[in-house]
Amino acid sequence: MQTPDLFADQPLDPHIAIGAQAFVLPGCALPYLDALLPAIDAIVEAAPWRQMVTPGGFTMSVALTNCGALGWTSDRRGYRYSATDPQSGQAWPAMPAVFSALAQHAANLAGFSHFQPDACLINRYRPGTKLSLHQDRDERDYGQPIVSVSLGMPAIFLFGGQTRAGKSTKIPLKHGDVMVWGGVDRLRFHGVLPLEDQPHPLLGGQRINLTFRKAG
Ligand code: MD3
Ligand code: FE
Repeated sequence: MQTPDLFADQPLDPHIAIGAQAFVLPGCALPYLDALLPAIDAIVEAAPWRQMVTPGGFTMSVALTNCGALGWTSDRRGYRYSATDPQSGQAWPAMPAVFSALAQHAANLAGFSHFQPDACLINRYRPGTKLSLHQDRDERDYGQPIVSVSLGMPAIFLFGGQTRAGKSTKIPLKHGDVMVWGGVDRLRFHGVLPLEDQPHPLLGGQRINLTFRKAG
C-alpha cells in the first residue's frame, strides 16, 4: 500500500513572501467566514456602501464603508481618517471581535506581533471596478503593518515598487486570501486591475476587501 499523503489537504504554501516584509496567506480567512459575512452585512446596514470623490474631483469606482474607531474618507478637501461617518454624522460601526481576531492572527503569522487595528476600510468591487496605483500614506505611524482580506470574486493585485515608476508584479488573489505587509514594504505602490465578471458562489458579482490599519 502507498504511504498516504498527510499533507494532501493542506495549502501548498501557508506563507508566500512577495516582498521582504510582505506576505500572502492563502485561505487564511476561510475558518472565520461564518462569523465574518454576517458581521459585514450588519456594518453595511448601519453605514451603507458609498462611492467617494477624490481631491482631484473624480468619483472612485470602488464603493466603501468602514468600521472601528476611525474610518478612511475622501472628498474635495483631501483624504483623511475620521471618527464619524460623514454621511450620517454618527460614529462608524464598532469593529466586530471576529475582525480583530482575524487581523491579529494574520499579523502574527507574518511576524508582526501585538497588532491592534483601530480602523477597517471595507472596499467593494464590481466587474470593471479598479484601484489605481497608489501608496497608503494617511496613517500616523508607518511602522505599523497593514492586513488585507479578500472575499468573493477573484482579483489581480498589482504589487509595485517604492516609486510610481518601479516595476509591478501581478498577484492573483482569491476568496479567503489574506495579505500582510509592513516594514520596508509598507509604502510600496499598489493597486487592483479592473475586476472580471466571475460570480462567486457565496458573494455573487462582487469582491469585498477588508483593510485593517492602526491609523491613529
Ligand atoms: C500596500 N486596497 O484600500 S489592499 C486600499 O484590494 C487598497 O482593496 C486594495 O489598496 C484592495 O488602500 C489592496 C492590499 C495591499 C496589499 C499589499 C500592499 C496593500 C498594500 C503592499 C504595500 C502597500
Ligand atoms: Fe492601498
